[in-house]
Amino acid sequence: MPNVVLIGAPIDSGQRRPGCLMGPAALRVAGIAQAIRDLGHGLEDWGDLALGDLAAVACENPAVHSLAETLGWTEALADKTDDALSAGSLPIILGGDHSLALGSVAGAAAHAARQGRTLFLLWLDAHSDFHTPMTTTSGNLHGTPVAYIAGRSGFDAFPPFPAPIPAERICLYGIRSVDPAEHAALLRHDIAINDMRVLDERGIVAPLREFLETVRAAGGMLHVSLDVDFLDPSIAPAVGTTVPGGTTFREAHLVMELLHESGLVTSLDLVELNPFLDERGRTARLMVDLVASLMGRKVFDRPTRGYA
Ligand code: B3U
Ligand code: MN
Ligand code: MN
Repeated sequence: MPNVVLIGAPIDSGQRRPGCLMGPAALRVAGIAQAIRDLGHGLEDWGDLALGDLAAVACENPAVHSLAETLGWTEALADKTDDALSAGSLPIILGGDHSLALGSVAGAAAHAARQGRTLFLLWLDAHSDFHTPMTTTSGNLHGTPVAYIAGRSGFDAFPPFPAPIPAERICLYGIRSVDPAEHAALLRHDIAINDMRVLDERGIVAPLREFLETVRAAGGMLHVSLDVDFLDPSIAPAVGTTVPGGTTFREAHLVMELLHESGLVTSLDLVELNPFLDERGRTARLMVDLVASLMGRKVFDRPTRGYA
């Protein structure tokens, strides 16, 4: 396993409820660095990113807010994520709302393109985040990263996405809230949509294993974007947009364990944690425990893979 680099992204501009900017601090207080070191990994904390001067930008859709700020974060994060990957490390972006993925995945895509490698995306979320700045009605840009990454138009204010990820390499997992405009657009794209209907019927394991097999067969890199609302609000209350019917504690850990076993994850976002809404830090602690599972913490360390 490569060294881990923590990149703090105190971003609130992609939505309207203040608090996500405290996410990086809460994840650090919950012990993310030590949890990763305890598993034997090297770790560097690059601290929190700062926003530079903002460009003057406008959007035709009057609903869109905080565009310049979100653009600034996008550019800063793309560079840092690319830097961490180029240093041979596994970047973990500590959010911040989900608009940070506009930048982190752009950085991973730029890196993959330079290396001649194929990048895949696993989106663990209640939402499909497939709006463009032109279709969003909330105006919250945290609902747009998957569309940017897939190369949809409507992102004129943003740098062109480097090497957009084709739909077949994108897997949405856990979704249960899709707006009409996103729905219509998703029907035109061949993105794997593992909504809760699919996961209830097939279970949490099979569709993930299938996706990981395609990543492995292609020798691909894998960016995982973990939104707190992937989890059921009863176990993860610290999020602005709770949607009932999310993954359970055990399902979420199993997903992380499968990701660890695959050995395929090359970058990770932790997003939408709003510590102001948390109950005594329980959501922050759960996110850290999930990262530990992803990085190799096991209930029982079997000498060989399998369950015999
Ligand atoms: N699709 C809605 C809601 C939403 C998307 N992502 C989150 N909420 N977290 C929107 O505003 O775009
Ligand atoms: Mn999201
Ligand atoms: Mn979400």
